[in-house]
Amino acid sequence: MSVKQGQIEGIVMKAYSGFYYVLDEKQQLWECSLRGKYRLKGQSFLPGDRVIGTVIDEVARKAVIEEVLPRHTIIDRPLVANVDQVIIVMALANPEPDLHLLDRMIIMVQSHKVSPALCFNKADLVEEQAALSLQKCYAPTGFPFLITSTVQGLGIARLKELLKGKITVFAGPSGVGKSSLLNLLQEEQQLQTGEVSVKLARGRHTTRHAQLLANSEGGLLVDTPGFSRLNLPEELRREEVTNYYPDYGEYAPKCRFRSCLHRAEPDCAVQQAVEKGLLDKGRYQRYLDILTEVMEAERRY
Ligand SMILES: Nc1nc2c(ncn2[C@@H]2O[C@H](COP(=O)(O)OP(=O)(O)OP(=O)(O)O)[C@@H](O)[C@H]2O)c(=O)[nH]1
Ligand SMILES: [Mg+2]
Ligand SMILES: [Zn+2]
Repeated sequence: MSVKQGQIEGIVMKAYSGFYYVLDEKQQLWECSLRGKYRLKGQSFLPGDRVIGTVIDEVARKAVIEEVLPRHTIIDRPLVANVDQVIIVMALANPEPDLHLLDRMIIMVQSHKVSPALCFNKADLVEEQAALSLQKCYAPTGFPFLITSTVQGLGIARLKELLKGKITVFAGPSGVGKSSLLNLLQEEQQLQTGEVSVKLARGRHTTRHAQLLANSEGGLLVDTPGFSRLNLPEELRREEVTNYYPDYGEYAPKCRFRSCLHRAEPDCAVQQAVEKGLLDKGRYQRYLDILTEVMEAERRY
């Protein structure tokens, strides 16, 4: 895409009272309004949208958006376009990791055609062994796996590496350290962080609006409020669940039945891999729980 003289191309960082703040390739921020045709259509743009605009005022960095380029992904919580990856953050302790929620999030992220990465934070609070057994559990998925501590600065360099040139959303339960991580990764805006206990007691979150924050290595980051429950994708069918388990992909073709759900079928290579300890038992149990839930939901259609 070539940008003509007097035009800018960039990414919507945030929308705020009718204006869109667009970061161009030179890392300059433009305040953009919409052409009448977009306003008439009631069309609005999302953070993450790549747009082309015409410069109105070079000095004051004002422009008007002419065109939005096709979105390659869209996620809804929060509404952000063109997300490349979601880093699912869990704390190793305080709060304890919720692996049921993690496995559901892994499904949800992939169902939006976005890549998950796993980050276990607060490594300073636990013995190394706790982190290593989680690493062993998720290694067969092939998803990037990070162990971090914002207190010790552990794993932050690897995390930065993972963010380069991508739009990354940080998601996970409240109090795991998402905003704390983001504060180490970008200087643009210090986000509010807080104690779990205080927040849970008040039943509110410290993180609200969806906006992109630029980090110095050319990554764009999105903080999100914590949550503790997540529905599975509505249209999910029983035979599709394993599509979201790359760790089962190596074994599934060796099952006796092509349609094997890896539940109680004979000669199931996934069940055998679990018995041999090649696949994690806990994650398999959670898979069965999710499968049961999907089958029960199907019955209601
Ligand atoms: N011990 C320890 N505490 C941490 C670490 N990272 C963050 N914290 C603390 O954990 C608490 C919660 O951190 P936040 O960054 O606010 O957590 P959050 O995930 O953004 O929470 P929500 O915005 O509610 O979703 C704060 O008191 C942080 O200081 C860490 O690596 N180790
Ligand atoms: Mg936060
Ligand atoms: Zn099977």
